[in-house]
Amino acid sequence: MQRDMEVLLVPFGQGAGRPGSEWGPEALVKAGLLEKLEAQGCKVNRSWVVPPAGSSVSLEKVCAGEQIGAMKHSSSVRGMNRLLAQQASAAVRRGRFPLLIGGDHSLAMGMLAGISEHYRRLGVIWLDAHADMNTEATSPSGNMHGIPLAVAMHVAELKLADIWPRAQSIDPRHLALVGARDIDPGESRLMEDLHIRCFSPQEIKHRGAANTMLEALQIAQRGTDGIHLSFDVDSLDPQYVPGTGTPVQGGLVPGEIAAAFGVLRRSGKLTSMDVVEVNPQLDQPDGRTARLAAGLVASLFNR
Ligand code: HAR
Ligand code: MN
Ligand code: MN
Ligand code: MN
Repeated sequence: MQRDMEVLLVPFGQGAGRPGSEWGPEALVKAGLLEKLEAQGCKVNRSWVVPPAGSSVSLEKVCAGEQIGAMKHSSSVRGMNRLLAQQASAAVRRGRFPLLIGGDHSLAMGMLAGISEHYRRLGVIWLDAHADMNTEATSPSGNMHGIPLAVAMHVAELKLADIWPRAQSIDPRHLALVGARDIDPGESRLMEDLHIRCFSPQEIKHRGAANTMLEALQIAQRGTDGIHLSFDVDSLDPQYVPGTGTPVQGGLVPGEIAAAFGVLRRSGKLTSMDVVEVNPQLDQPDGRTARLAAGLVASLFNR
């Protein structure tokens, strides 16, 4: 793995259905994530990605644009993702490994938009309790963190190219879902139509997390020029991550994520990553969600 990193801290949570994930970056920094990375010999360049001065009152104002369907906060989500795409693209151009610290999962759109300018055939491993591929038409909630993969595959109204003009869509053949167990009807139709491979927690527990991740890695690696890992902490079982906005029972245990990350670490193939959906306002007072997430993320970059 490239150890010269661009850590993009994005305190933004308007894509989620409840407030609090905008405090995720602060919680992960407090949990020592950046120090852990540095202690392992990574070069950590950090930048906070926030709207320009004067725009803090209302993102909607500076990021003016049409609302898309009934999606909530869609213009501010798009505006924030534009800023992020610019930073992610610049990081790759400088030869650095872009690491997003969110924030809600709608921010994956900006990451994929900016990164795909350079990695034109990007493989994606999506570690999540959810499939995150509703469209504006199928979203049951109107929350933008439920649609980033549909946007990335260019099957939603909103396209990556609307966020970043030089973006390239993600080919569903290069996408693997890991840990999904809460899938909406529109999402499962799309997964069938596009033949998207999904490894359920049941399958992971049966086959072992390392074996499963090896196969997910093959999917993301075959015919691609880079691999993006999107780590939604709600892939873990809620008993380990109380601090997340849309918990779903029957998730992965920390040891399974650690084993899966071991496979990715040893492969050396990742070219970018997100960690999203840490919500400190919902966490236990001891901050266990951020601490667990920080330890797992850091383990990926250990020598
Ligand atoms: N599928 C539901 C929806 O579209 C819930 C999505 C929840 N998403 C996240 N990210 N927390 O995975 O609203
Ligand atoms: Mn709101
Ligand atoms: Mn998600
Ligand atoms: Mn999720």
